[in-house]
Amino acid sequence: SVANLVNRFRGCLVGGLIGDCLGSPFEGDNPISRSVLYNFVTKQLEESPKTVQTFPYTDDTAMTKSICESFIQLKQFDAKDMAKRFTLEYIRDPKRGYGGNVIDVFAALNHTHFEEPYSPARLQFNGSGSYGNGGAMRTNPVALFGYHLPIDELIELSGNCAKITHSNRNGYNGAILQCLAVREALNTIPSQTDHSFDVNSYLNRLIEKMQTIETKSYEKVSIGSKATFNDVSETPFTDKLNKIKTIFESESKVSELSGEMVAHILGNDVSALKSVPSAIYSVLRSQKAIENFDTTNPFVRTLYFSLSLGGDTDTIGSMACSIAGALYGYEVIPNILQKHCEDIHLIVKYADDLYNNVSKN
Ligand code: F2R
Ligand code: MG
Ligand code: MG
Ligand code: MG
Repeated sequence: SVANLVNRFRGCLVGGLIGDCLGSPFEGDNPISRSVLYNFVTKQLEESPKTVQTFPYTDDTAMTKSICESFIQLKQFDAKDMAKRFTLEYIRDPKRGYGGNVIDVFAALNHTHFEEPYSPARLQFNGSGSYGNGGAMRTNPVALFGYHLPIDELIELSGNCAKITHSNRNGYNGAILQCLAVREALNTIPSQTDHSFDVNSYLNRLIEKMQTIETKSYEKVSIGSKATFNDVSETPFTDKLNKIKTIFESESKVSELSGEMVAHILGNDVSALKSVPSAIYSVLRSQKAIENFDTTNPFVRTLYFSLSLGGDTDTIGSMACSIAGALYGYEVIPNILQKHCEDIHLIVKYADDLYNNVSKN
């Protein structure tokens, strides 16, 4: 078993909250101004500020909270309960920056009394389903609740939690990849002295799993409709992960890429395909110094680099920082960053509740 697992659970959910709260002021900035980002992050890290500004969380955390609450209260997965919590939370507090189309799923779920929790999502975008990153942005608690599950069951669970709103294979496979990235992070032990770990073997484990998952889901989706998929890769996430490997290999010979360049290569938008791999890259990049931002803290490096991609900063920041928190642990996260976040104490409590649930069995 992994030492300090409770700190990794906390690190995961707290990291996700910090990335959302501190990333959301820049959502849509493409590119993000380097000086604005530098001044912002520097200010939030100030040790004894006169006043601590609290940043509100967005839909990413609102939906993450609903997943936590469903698992904590029911101690099992119930798609209907989860669909109901997403919807009632949206109705209670709609101005959290939800995706433009997912709100139609909530309306249809409510209208049909959650009887068929997967049906409304299947009708989105003329039946092709959403490929947005809304399934991936909220999947962190699934990796925690499912910590002891065999890998195939965790894959199925994270896919099902995503399919309540995201039925496109790139939507739910993105959620599965983010969930696996957290799972692998929880099980990776970085060096106590310099936080280093084997980046290549971490990537290889993700590549191996995604290759199988994507090949399987391609076969399933493409039955009878091969023509529709002729022009796209069967394994788009696997391809992106291999691209990350290539970037790392070239960076070991020449200099590191800028956030803008990485956004250009891996993406920085609201689709899962153009955000989940970017978040994973940002975590792996935290092993190296960040140009023009002097810190040795790998969590702060992850935050800084993930926001420097611009675009969907709250979501890429949240996904990256939750993986980093699961990997490096809660103790690495500066306390002052936590103080800037709405509902930080509740998120810590949810992490502890999910830990207590898995430590019992
Ligand atoms: N909604 C936002 N941000 C918009 C505001 C940004 C900023 N304030 C600005 O000024 O620019 N953020 C939140 O949405 C993302 C998660 O979205 P989710 O839950 O996946 O929603 P949805 O509606 O299903 O998908 C989002 C958009 O993706 C496009 N799309 C998805 N599937 C498609 C398909 N099959 N065909 C065509 N387009 C598809 C659509 O444009 C959807 O509206 C997170 O960033 C969260 O923070
Ligand atoms: Mg958001
Ligand atoms: Mg919106
Ligand atoms: Mg976003």
